[in-house]
Amino acid sequence: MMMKPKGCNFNYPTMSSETQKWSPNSINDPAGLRIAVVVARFNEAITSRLLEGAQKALQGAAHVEICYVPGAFELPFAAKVLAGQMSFDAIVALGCVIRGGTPHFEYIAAAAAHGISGAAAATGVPMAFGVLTTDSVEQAVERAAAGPANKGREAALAAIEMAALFKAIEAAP
Ligand code: INI
Repeated sequence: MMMKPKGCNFNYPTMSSETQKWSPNSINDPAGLRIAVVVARFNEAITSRLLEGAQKALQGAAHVEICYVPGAFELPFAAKVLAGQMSFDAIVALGCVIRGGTPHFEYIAAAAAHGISGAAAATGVPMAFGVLTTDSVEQAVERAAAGPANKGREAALAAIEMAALFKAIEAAP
């Protein structure tokens, strides 16, 4: 017998054969959502393509706010301030850290990853991590190319799904 969390009457994909899956369309639909996208300007040639991918996925959202920061290190601070001061349903953080580009690759990449997850935990606002951490420019170009594998698009879709999930939890009797 599959136990549902108390107070939740929605179904979400699990390993159980008793549960229904949510329609992928409803999970990917940003209608009615207010989303903020925080974009690092460092490696702008790459992050601008991540932003394009995210914007395509967010077409149809009620509101999309785009906020630029100098580099990936600054993403968590801006994300936390946005989450605390404006009513966003989710935040997408976009950046690009290339190993060859800096001797402190690990510090910047780790600060961005831990900072975003910490900001999401501290504010309760879902945040998607669309920060490339690659060994080369070529890898970054590949992951930022237009199309379904664009990592900015993937991050935006994750944000939409988490925002929809949180709304469903909040609406549950
Ligand atoms: N910021 C990035 O987003 N990507 C990088 O590859 C990078 N490199 O190579 O140094 C980078 N540095 C800047 C950093 O994010 C901060 O903006 C800077 O340290 C000021 O706090």
